[in-house]
Amino acid sequence: KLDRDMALELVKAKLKKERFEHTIRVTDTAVKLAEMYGADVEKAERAAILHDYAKYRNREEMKRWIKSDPRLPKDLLHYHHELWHGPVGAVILEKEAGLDDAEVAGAIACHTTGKANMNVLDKVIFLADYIEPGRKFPGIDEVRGTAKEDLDKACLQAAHNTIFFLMSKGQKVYPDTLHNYNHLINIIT
Ligand code: DGI
Ligand code: FE
Ligand code: FE
Ligand code: FE
Repeated sequence: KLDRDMALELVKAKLKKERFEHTIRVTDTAVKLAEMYGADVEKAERAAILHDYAKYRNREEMKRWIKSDPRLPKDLLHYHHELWHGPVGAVILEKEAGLDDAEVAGAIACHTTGKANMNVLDKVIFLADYIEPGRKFPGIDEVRGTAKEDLDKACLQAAHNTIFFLMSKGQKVYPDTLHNYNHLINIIT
């Protein structure tokens, strides 16, 4: 069983100093969002602590996980390796670190791209990673403002900005990134 302090020790050993500090800020942000929007605060805290666990895994190792674990979508291999650490991290945490909470694992898995029909925990982690106080994306202050009022709308703005950024760089957009955007457009009136 992976408790809070064990999770913190685990990621501290795996992450560089700046990444660990990002993780702490994501955790503070996620706890606040969870309280505001009625997500399970303990699960949000756990997912946030662990969300970037696989960030510095060897690329070839992550590729092997994607190829061998039936739960991991194979299309990831056709997209940027930056997208792999969430889904691969969720699987590795279950297999190697005793993470036994499917909701926490699910939120970790989709934290980079989002996906259609995210639950409130998924949204809290997706948004906390985007708006934590150390981030400096264009348009982020608007998203931080929206996050105080409307979780879905804030997630939509984050998805919009990310897609805009990727297109401006001529980069591919992963299908779940678009599915997240399209889903949120539909539920916001
Ligand atoms: O791990 P972090 O740096 O804390 O943040 P993250 O897991 O949200 O990863 C952010 C990066 O992922 C950022 O550079 C944008 C990129 N990203 C998000 N969606 C997509 C994407 N990159 C590509 N190529 N395609 C996507 O759909
Ligand atoms: Fe990440
Ligand atoms: Fe993110
Ligand atoms: Fe992160």
